[in-house]
Amino acid sequence: MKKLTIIHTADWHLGTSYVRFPDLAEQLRTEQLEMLARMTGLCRDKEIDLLLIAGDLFDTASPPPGLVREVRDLLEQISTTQILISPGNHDPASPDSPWLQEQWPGHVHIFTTDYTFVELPNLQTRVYGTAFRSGAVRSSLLPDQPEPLDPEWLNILLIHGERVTAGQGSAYHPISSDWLTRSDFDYIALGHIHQPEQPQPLRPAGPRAAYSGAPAARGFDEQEAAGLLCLELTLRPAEQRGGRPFEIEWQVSQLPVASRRFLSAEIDISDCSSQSAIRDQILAVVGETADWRRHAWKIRLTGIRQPEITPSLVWLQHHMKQDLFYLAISDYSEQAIDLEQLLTEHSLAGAFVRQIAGSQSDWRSLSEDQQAILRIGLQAFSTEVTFNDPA
Ligand SMILES: [Mn+2]
Repeated sequence: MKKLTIIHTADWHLGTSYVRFPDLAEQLRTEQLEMLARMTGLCRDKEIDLLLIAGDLFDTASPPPGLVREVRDLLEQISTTQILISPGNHDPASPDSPWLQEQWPGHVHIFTTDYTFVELPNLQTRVYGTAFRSGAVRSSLLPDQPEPLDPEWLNILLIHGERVTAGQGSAYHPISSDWLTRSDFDYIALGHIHQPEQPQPLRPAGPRAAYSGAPAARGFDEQEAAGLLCLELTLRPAEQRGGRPFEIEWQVSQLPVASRRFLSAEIDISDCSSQSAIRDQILAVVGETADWRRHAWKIRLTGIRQPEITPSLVWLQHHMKQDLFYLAISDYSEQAIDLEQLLTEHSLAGAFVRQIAGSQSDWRSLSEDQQAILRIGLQAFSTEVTFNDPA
């Protein structure tokens, strides 16, 4: 019986510019390297045999030399882990890329050519792969048909690109789903899609495939970072004549490495009668999340606000900047409407309200449509329509 432990990861985008967070960009980039150090620490502690990096490790084709050296030094320290890298569209293996320019240690195998494989006899494993060599790849980098694979080996495909169905194209290396399903790989380690997947068999007793997803979110558009995909394989000897000499037992888990999350919350401010009450309400909601101070938060104020209060986003930003790592706040709350007063008003707004509400002076007796028409209409009468969405 042989045990094999594998970490599959991709899409680190080291050196990201973080244009949406100019004040935090440098810190966030430093934290990316801390996460990478956490991963190499895990490789050491868990005695990981194989580290599969399915592309876009760097955010650009020519990352700063200092960053490349930091990455090389970290990977160098885990010489008992075999590391395989298949460059992606963000970090293609172009002639001036670090993949071809840097001296990488012997246990780091980088695919820089056409489809080929790396043989790791100690692990009874062959890893097949290829590389983006420029930022766009519009046709498949795989052989026309899946080739028969030697069943004596554990066969892995490591590749970056977009899984497509027949007839579908992509500028980010179209990988035919059908091709993958017909292949005889044991595992297909994919990179490019940042949303993590659970490895699924593509057909009964067929290859398992997954996008590992990005190890951490880099903004509010990526909220579900799961970490690293960890595969523990037990190879049990099998006595099938003419068949494979082993059977594989799979155990799959996620290893988190991110230290921060990018989270969104809606805060109903209907009951708030002051700025500090709004602030307390925000803290009450975000405070339900563990380690809430260390996360970046995107807050939307909602609800029907009381007549005496207009939320000041500047005040809230100023008074909350020490509470949270990052705060983006926008106001979607709506002004309460005093229907009784408006119905008697001799103004255009009054006439409009009488037209929509008739003689009903109780807001709650209006239909949802009437309420929406009145809200939007009265907002248009007001000159103080503000829209503030930091996205
Ligand atoms: Mn990509």
